[in-house]
Amino acid sequence: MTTNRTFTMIKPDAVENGHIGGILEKITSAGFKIVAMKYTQLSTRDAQEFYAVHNERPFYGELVEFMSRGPIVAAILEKDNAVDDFRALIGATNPAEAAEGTIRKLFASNIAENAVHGSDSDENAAIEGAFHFSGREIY
Ligand code: RTP
Ligand code: MG
Repeated sequence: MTTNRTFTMIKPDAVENGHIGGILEKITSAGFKIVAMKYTQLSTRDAQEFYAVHNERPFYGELVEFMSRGPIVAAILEKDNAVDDFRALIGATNPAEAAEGTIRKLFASNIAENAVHGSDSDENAAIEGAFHFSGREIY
């Protein structure tokens, strides 16, 4: 994966609340090209592995349960400066602190159920994209 890509998930809360279309509209309007996408559900083990970096945090168990409770949309996005620009588009982790117009401000429920994931580095974008997609699924 090249450094102009990031990885995202529309999380179970946003899927449950009917926000897939609204979130994809924000993403594509902001200039991100979808190069891979799937509707899927994480198993408990998948969520534990995906969020292993947080396994010492107090919210880890709650996070794993939340992320595996229903379907998600996983996608790889392409744009110049993708990682940083996407983090700006989604807004702060806590939607109460997220800027106006950001995806989390518009669609998130609270700090735990915050509608979307965005990779925090080029290295993690590549690891997370490869977690969900094979080379043949990326266009
Ligand atoms: P993400 O990885 O999902 O894009 O979110 P982030 O970088 O903004 O936040 P991070 O610190 O990486 O946390 C990962 C996810 O854990 C949940 N969380 N819950 N209950 C809590 O205090 C708490 N804090 C974080 C959120 O779902 C957060 O996005
Ligand atoms: Mg994070």
